[in-house]
Amino acid sequence: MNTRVIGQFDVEAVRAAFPILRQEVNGHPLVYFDNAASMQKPEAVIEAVAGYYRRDHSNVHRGAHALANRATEALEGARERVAAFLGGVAREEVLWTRGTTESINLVANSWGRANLRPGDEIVLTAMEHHANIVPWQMVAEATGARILVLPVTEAGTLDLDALPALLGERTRLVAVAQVSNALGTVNPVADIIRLAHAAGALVLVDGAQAVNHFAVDVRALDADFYAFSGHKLFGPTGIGVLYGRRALLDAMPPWQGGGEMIERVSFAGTTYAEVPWRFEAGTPHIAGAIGLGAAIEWLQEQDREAAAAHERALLERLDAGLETIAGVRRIGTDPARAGIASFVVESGHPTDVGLLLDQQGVAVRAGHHCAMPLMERFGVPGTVRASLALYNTAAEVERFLQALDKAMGFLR
Ligand code: C6P
Repeated sequence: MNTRVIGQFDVEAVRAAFPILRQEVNGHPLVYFDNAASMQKPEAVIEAVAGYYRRDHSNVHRGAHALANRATEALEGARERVAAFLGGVAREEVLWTRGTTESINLVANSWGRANLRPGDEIVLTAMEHHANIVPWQMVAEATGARILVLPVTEAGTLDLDALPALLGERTRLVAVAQVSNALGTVNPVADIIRLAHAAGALVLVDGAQAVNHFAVDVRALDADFYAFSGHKLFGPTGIGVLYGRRALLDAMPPWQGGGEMIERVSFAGTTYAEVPWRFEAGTPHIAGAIGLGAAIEWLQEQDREAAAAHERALLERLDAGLETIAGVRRIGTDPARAGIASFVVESGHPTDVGLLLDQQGVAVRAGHHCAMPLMERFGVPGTVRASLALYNTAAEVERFLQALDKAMGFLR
C-alpha cells in the first residue's frame, strides 16, 4: 500500500524526523498510537536540548557572564516563540510551568484563592481530565465555592443547551478542555467563552490535546487562561505553559515563593517581580523551554492544514474499521474529533486489549485516562484509546485494525 502521500502531505518525510519510530517492539515494527499521552520528539528538539547542554548551559537571569546571557536569551526567546504560537500574545502573558497540571493549579491557587468567596460557582464539564477537576475541588473546599458540571451526551458531545442554566451571577469561572483526552471531542470553546463572558465569568481553556492538532489563537478565542504541556506538543516533559490575560496576571498574587520571583527581599517584607517572573519561583526548566521552542519551530515548518487533513483521514479510516470489528463499541462518536478513537470490547477489559496489542507492537493506552467522571458517565471502567499524530500512517491504521481483530480472536 502506498502510504506516502494522503492529499499533499508527505508523511514519510515527517516520520523520518522521529528516530524513535524506527524500531521493533515485541518483534513487530512499532505502531505508536499513544500520542495523546505523550508525543514523540523530532531530531530538531533532541538536538536543541543536547546542543544547549553542550554549549550554552548556565543558570538564567542572574549571571553576568556569556553562558548565563546565552541561556537567558534562549529561555526568553522560547517564551517569545510560544507567544507568537498562541496567536501573538504578549511575552509577559506566557508563564513557564511544569505542564498543564501545574498551569491549572497555578490559576486555582493564585486567582482562585484571591477571588473565590463562599457560594461562588465554578463550571466544569463532565469530560474534564482530573487536572481540570481536582485543583478546582481543592480551591472550592478552601474558599467555600461550588462546582457545577456541564453534562456530556451519549455521543460524547458537550450538552451546550444545558450551559445557560449553569451560568449565573455567582459564576466566576468556566474551565473546559478544548479537546477531550478520552474521546477526542473538539469542544466549541469560542461559543462557551462568549456565553461565560456574557455572564461575567472568566474562562480557562485546557489546551493539552488541542495545540498539537490545530492552530490556536487565544486572542481570537478570547480565552482568559490557556494551558498546555510541552510533551504533548513534540517537546520535552516537565515544561508547560500558562497563558493569562495581562490584566488578570497583574492582579494575581504569587503562588510559590523563592528566587527569581522577587524584586527585593528583606525580613521587613518582600516585593515581587513583574509578570511573568512573579509566577516562576526557582530555577526554571531551561532546557525544557528551549526544547519546547524548538518543537514549535519544527511544527510551524510543517503544513499544518495538510497535517490536520491527513490526521482526519486516518481517524475516519480508524472509526470505520472499528465499526466492522464484532464486539467493539466506540465511546465518543462525535464527528468533530481530533486524533482520538476510544472504544470498549464486550469480551475483555481494556487492559487485556492493550496487552494483546502491545504483543503485536502496537502501543495504545487502556484505562480511565484520568477522566474517571467521564468513564462513570458511560458506565465503563475505562476504554482502549488509539491516539494519532501527524507522523502516523494509513498502513499503521491497517496494522492496528488487524492487531485488534487478532486480539478479539483471543478474547472471544
Ligand atoms: N493527559 C493522557 O494520556 P500533564 O500531565 O500536566 O502534562 O497534562 C495533564 C492533562 C491535562 N488535560 C488534558 C486534556 C490532558 O490530556 C492531560 C494529560 C494524558 O490523556 C495523561 S493522563
